[in-house]
Amino acid sequence: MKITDIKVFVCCPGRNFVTIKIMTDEGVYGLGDATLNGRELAVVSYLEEHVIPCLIGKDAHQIEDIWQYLVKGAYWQNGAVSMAAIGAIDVALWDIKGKVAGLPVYQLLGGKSRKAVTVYAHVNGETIDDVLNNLEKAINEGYKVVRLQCTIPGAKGTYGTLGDKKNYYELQGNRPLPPEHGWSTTKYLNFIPELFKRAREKFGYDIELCHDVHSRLTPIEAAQLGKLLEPYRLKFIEDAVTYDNPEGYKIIREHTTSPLALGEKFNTIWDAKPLIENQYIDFVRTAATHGGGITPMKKLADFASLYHVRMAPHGAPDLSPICFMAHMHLDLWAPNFGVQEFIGFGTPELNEVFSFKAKLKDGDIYIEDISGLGVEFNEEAAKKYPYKRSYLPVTRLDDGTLWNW
Ligand code: EZ4
Ligand code: CO
Repeated sequence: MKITDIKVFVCCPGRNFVTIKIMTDEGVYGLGDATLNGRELAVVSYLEEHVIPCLIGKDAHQIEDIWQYLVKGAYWQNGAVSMAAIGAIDVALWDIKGKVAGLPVYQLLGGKSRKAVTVYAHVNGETIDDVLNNLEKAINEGYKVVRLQCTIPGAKGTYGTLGDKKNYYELQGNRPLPPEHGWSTTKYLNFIPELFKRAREKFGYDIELCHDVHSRLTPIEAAQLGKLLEPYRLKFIEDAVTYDNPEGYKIIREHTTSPLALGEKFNTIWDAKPLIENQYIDFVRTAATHGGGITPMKKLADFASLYHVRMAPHGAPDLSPICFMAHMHLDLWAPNFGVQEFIGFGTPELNEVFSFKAKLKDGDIYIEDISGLGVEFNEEAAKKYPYKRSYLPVTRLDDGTLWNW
């Protein structure tokens, strides 16, 4: 079964997505997500100039060989741009293989390890009272795991909170240059423990809670946060520190039993290797898109399972429904699945472009037994939403120093 053509689509139904469609001489096609938030067109160029010409005429069934060919064959390995491109190709090839086999992708991975995928919802607010009201709603909706984020009083923008935006999908489309946020570690560490204290006082300990630091702390500060949050028994603290210095996680580990999650920015399984083999993290958050596809995610899950590390794939709105569905199949299969990040099924605009059959019930997602990934892309609808250059914010400390957003 030969690859005859690969098309690349860029659209902005509320935010930018890069989608690929691999066509074959047997008429079966596959879809992949190549979205790299804020650097979308670099991936388009990588695909169109350097990946697609090398794949025309290749056998679409040779998923592993094509992945190795694109990773090793480029000589220049890894990197966010190249791995997002390779991730899209790989996911689309799994979609094709599932369609040809007449099986959902999870069957090709080894079958279901569970009936449904437990997700964690995002709950946020401008004040602790706001967050607690929204948490009550989430609990009543049936969520069993929830991520709490609250605006830090006096801060100029806080990650994970809405501020003046109505929803996450509005983060893009009107930001031709990166907006600037502020950050104060002191204010943050003084405030955040109170959020979790009050959540536990009001809702007890059955609801599982997480929190995303978004890489703002140094290792010893993260160790302090872990200790401060220990009484509130979080499911995990996410991205406490950037992943560039795995030894930093040793420091956090030596001081706290708060579980740690990391990896949404990993673009290779080798990024995860030292963190997993040293038992520095408890949940690995790599995404099929940014991590290079389903092929490396399967390797990552198996490797992590040897160290009791569980999968908690990234589920932000800048991953398209194609990546979301790839995660559903991985999550259903992976024996060491932990929890899936989930931000809802999207806006009417998004659902006009991407359609997929998934149902949420009591905080778990069920998918239909459809061949392949089970997602469709409406090329005509996508044309109505042209690309808009748009960026994530940048962060500066009070004195102007650039910090991690
Ligand atoms: O900020 O995906 O856990 N989720 C996150 C995300 C990231 C975005 C960046 O593109 O940290 O919201
Ligand atoms: Co995150």
